[in-house]
Amino acid sequence: GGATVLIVGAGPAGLVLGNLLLAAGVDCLIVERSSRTHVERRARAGFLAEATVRVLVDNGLGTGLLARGTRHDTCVFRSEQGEFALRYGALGREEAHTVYPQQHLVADLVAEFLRRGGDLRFGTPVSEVGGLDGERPWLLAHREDGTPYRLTGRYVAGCDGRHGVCRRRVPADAARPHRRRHGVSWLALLVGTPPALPAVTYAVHDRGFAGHMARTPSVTRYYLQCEPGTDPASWSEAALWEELDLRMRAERFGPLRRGPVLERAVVDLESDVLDPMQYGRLFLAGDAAGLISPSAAKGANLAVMAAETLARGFTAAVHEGDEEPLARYSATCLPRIWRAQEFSHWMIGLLHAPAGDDEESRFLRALRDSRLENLRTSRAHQHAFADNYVGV
Ligand code: RFL
Repeated sequence: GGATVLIVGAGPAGLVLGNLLLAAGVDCLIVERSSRTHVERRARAGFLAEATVRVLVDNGLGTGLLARGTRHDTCVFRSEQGEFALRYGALGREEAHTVYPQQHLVADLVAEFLRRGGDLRFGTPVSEVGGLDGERPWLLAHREDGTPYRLTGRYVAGCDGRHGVCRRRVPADAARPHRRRHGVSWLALLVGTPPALPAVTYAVHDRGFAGHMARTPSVTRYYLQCEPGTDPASWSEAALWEELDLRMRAERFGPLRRGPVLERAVVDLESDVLDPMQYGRLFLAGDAAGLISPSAAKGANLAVMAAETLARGFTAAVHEGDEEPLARYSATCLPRIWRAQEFSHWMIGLLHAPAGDDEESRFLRALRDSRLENLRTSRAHQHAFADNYVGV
């Protein structure tokens, strides 16, 4: 069996690509390792930029996010010096975020793909990808009982996330990885309470960064910088709240809403770009092509934008015999990716500095404080911040 485009992975990248291909009349199928329930419950990102929302809405994929998403246009910074709000929706290009949990978006995209008659196989891990430098690339997929079977196509779209198989099949001399590990880790918490604060709030503290982000009317995300290698289970709930109160300066700015910690995970801040994002008949999109630190909430947005570019490329190749847009796929995506990387890297330096009492740590803390002060006081800087914060 097979299809013209074989898509590995039903995350935002694979599902947007699949939906756009079906709409364009390009034959495709999606194979996904996990169950439908699992992918529809996997809570991750929540902040969608206007460009992302436009791609989704223009392609008939925005009904859920328009009905249930909420508009966010302000972020707040807290530090020893006090608190200030940036109304980024009224700065720069005057764009806002739509907050819509990634798992809800994924559920909408799955439903729409199936409604359009798409072939989506859950519980189907891919163990091998091959024939990428020939005309008939293939996948080795596995049925639920483990039986392997081969799928053949004209193109493979590797949308299988950061630990997928597709990227590993790009020969080392065909693409160059660019990587930075930031030596910073965040404990990412989902808490079963309504947001305590009206805006995204970033707290800069010498004990480490803490953050608050809305998700739904009953769920809030908190981030707490922790030592790399921390076991997420090692914090008691009481200790988590005490540390959040301290770093968010609850005594000074008002209490947080305590509630059950529904999920906890440690995220190591890591940046990674593969150039090019393609090899022969294999095209990588989303986390499979690179990672971005969550400091500026760009990952899911970049995945959607890459999927849209890739869908155009496949459509031109299949319907018009024009391979040019596909050949340029990587070159089209990379400037956008690098711009997001540069901004999220800058944000890491805005939100973190080492705690030590050595001269370099002191230097980096002073830089961090000056960067924050510059953002607080310079209107020009605020406009540029807004363009980058919501832009992709
Ligand atoms: P995904 O969503 O990881 O989907 C990949 C899919 O591929 C499947 N898969 C396979 N299927 C078959 N065979 C195999 N061998 C396979 N290997 C893997 C997987 O099961 C999965 O379903 O990748 P995609 O589509 O590229 O989407 C990327 C986004 O999910 C990711 O960038 C964001 O979630 C990152 N991210 C955030 N991004 C934002 O824009 N804003 C945020 O606020 C934000 N917060 C976050 C985040 C990521 C987090 N993680 C990963 C822990 C918060 C967290 C905590």
